[in-house]
Amino acid sequence: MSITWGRESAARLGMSRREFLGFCTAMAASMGLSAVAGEAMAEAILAPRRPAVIWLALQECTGCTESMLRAEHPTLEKLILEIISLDYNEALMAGAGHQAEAARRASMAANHGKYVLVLEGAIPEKDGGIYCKIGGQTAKAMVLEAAAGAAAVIAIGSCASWGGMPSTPPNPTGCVGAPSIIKDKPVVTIPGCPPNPYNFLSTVVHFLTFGKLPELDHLGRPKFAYSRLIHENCERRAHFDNGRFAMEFGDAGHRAGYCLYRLGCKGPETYANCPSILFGDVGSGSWPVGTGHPCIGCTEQHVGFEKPIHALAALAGQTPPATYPRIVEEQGQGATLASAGVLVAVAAAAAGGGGMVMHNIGKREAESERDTRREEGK
Ligand code: FSX
Ligand code: SF4
Ligand code: F3S
Repeated sequence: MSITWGRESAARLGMSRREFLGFCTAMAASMGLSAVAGEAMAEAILAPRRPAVIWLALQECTGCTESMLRAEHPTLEKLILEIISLDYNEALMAGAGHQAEAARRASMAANHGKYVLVLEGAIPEKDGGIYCKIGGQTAKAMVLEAAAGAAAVIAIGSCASWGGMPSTPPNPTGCVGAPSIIKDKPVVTIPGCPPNPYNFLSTVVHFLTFGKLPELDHLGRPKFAYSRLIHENCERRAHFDNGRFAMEFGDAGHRAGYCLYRLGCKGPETYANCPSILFGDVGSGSWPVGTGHPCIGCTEQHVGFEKPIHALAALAGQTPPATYPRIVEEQGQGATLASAGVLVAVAAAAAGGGGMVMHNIGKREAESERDTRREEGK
């Protein structure tokens, strides 16, 4: 790969040439693009031109900005801040008050038709939008004004994508996401609470390299990041398919890394690439399910923040085995494995499938004994 790698590039991007090229190739691959596209991306990142970015923070918790800044190696935040000219971001800029608002207006005027507008947070509409005002202007007016001169609009986080957490019923401020406000141009949505900064960076680099946005789905989400169910790429999937579930936080199944479906994991109805690209440290970081917590569906409207955490996910074409007993019963309560096995075998024999169920029950008994031995340190 031949790129223009100057002496100052390593210092500027915080990585070696080899790391940088590997990173660009991996980014292209994660977007379903070729190594040639990776080379074009590398050139675009190294080019001195930096698009102006106006980043408005509205009804939110600043988690989107935080997740971008807390990225580790390769230093995503350095890359992001190096390839864009972040002209306005309340959390990061030194100026405040009228000075900051003047800087925003000056940048919007100087870069009219060329800047990228990033929206973080929901936009309240109830009572004339008075529940979120900055510099005397409502969030809605500010968004419409900034969107008018933008070359591209990116709604980062679930709040900006559809309303997210602030829109949870009964939605006291009547807030909505950016696509409900901006109707005359496409809005890229990068949901997640917080979203993965890698998906944001990839979208920006795609725009920078090819002068257009990546392919989007019907909700405005880049297809490269949101076309697969979490359940499809989950490292616990084999446990789901074999009926091995954690039934309570801290039980033997949970400690053994079993599937979290019965603890309310929404992976089967949530589209995102969390298990593939992870958080924090791309390639060796972690993600909610990886740390033992069920996915709450934070990237999916009507799932994250609306469906109770304990509620079971809707399954599309996948049914977990329902015939397996719990891994560990509380003392003196519930059925034992043996008695549950007999009951299931009787029911299954009546349904004509006894042989396979008994086989599975026998397998599960052996596994359960092994778990108990592991738990007791034998
Ligand atoms: Fe917070 Fe962003 Fe959640 Fe929302 O991320 S992490 S509440 S999606 O707008 O700041
Ligand atoms: Fe993974 Fe959740 Fe699916 Fe289980 S239900 S396999 S933990 S995504
Ligand atoms: Fe959110 Fe689930 Fe990913 S909770 S961060 S969509 S694993």
